[in-house]
Amino acid sequence: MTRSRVFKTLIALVAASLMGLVAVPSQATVTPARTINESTVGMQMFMWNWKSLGNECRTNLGPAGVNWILVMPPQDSISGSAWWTHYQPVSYAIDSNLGTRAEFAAMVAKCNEAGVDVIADAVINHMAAGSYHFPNVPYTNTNFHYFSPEHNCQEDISDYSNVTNVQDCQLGGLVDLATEQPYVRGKIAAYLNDLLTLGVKGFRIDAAKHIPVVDLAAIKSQLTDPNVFIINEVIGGPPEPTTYYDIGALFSFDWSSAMKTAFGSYNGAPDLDVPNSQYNGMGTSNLEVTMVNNHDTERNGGSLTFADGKKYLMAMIYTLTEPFGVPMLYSGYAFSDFNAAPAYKNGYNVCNTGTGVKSSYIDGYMICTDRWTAVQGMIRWHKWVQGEAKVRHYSDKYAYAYGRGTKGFVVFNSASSNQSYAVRTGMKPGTYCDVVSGGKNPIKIVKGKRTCVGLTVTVDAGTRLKAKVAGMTAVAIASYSRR
Ligand code: ARE
Ligand code: CA
Repeated sequence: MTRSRVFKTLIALVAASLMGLVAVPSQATVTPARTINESTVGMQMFMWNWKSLGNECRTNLGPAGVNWILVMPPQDSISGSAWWTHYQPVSYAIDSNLGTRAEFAAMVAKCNEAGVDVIADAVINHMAAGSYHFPNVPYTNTNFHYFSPEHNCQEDISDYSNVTNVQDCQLGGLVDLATEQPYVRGKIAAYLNDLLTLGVKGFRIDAAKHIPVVDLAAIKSQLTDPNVFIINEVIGGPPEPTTYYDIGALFSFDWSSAMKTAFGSYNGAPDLDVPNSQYNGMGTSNLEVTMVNNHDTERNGGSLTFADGKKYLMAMIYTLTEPFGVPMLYSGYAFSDFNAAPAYKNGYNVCNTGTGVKSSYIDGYMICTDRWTAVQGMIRWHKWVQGEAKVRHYSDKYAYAYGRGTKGFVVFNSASSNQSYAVRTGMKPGTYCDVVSGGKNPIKIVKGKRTCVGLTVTVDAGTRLKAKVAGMTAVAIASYSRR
């Protein structure tokens, strides 16, 4: 090549790489994450195995408009029948009773094809209890705080007010990795990069509270995708949870408890004034993942759960109507035993039947909230009103109602019985179809006439929404649901 040709090629390469056309050599080729923010909807898919999840992405999650899912830790773990075995890694091989590496890769590909990004749960604070030798990583004694000369701790965490104790000691016997060591950081980064090559777009950092931010920053700096979306699990402090914003988002446990306060009992909706007073102390909107529950809180009383029926659905609907936060819904399974894993049929998860709240569910069968009419309806509503400010119009003993600009309006009735409302809105007068009872396509054509799938709601000439709202139920309308 002549000098000028080399130069031209270089210019072209630089231009191409700036435009994202050329993968940087010596790094794995990964597709950057679509942005995860307030306009997206996530769902935690607790204990869904890979082959079931790939199908669910194609048939329900993608069509329902779920943008991203949080999946179980995919690495090899201790054996046993309890769900929590997956939180005790024995190596970073992507292989567990949720599926093989090939099955995991196929799931990610299927989900991506359906428009659903995959966030993997990364258990990197510790390894399985009872051993300090993990030959398949390999890790040995000196890679753990138990034996580490500088961060030595040979006990379980006993003082949650002491950061050193929280970060260097063992979480309930789980052997604590010396994440300050370059070797350990390198092993963790290699594992996360391996997941990125399979199409994963981000991570939940399990027990992030127990890993110093500097250690996580050093690990993150070694990742091949700088746009990776990270959600840190930090339940209260110290350390101060918001210091983890340097790494990524946080799960909002405050949100879960606020939802329990507001909807955990009848007539509670006005309690929403508490989270609504500037979302007081709730953090930065696009860095807080607002969830009604996760797998821990549904087992420890920290939130509403599937067993709360209509109250649980109200909280989900509410979470999807608020401008604050990055909403994450949840799909787990009915259980009565803390340890129980779901029931699988021919190797697949099984959904409880139906498209909404039921008075009882079969133990071990999944609560497939992504298939629920109300959830699908509200996911569409959530996206439709993006960018529109919350305009609070009304609150009384049982009701809480507000608009999002002129694009949508919602009424929550937390009474145990029907209530009739006439609430002033910002909506254009007309007849509307409720999207809570009508789902994502609330209008259907019957004999050439536009008809509501669910409830019909009117907005009168004075912009008052008139509806009879059933007990512990919400009604939501949008400009697209005007009949
Ligand atoms: C299992 C057994 C234990 C046994 C252990 C080791 O149940 O009896 O000691 O194994 O043999 C999950 C289960 C655990 C399970 C573990 C490992 O929930 O029961 O232990 O897997 O198999 C703190 C942490 C937070 C953590 C919660 C549970 O800060 O990070 O405790 N949450 C994550 C996951 C869990 C998972 C793990 C971490 C471990 O979401 O599902 O455990 O990988 C206050 C404090 C919080 C504290 C909270 C609860 O709010 O501020 O920091 O959370 O109390 O204790
Ligand atoms: Ca630690």
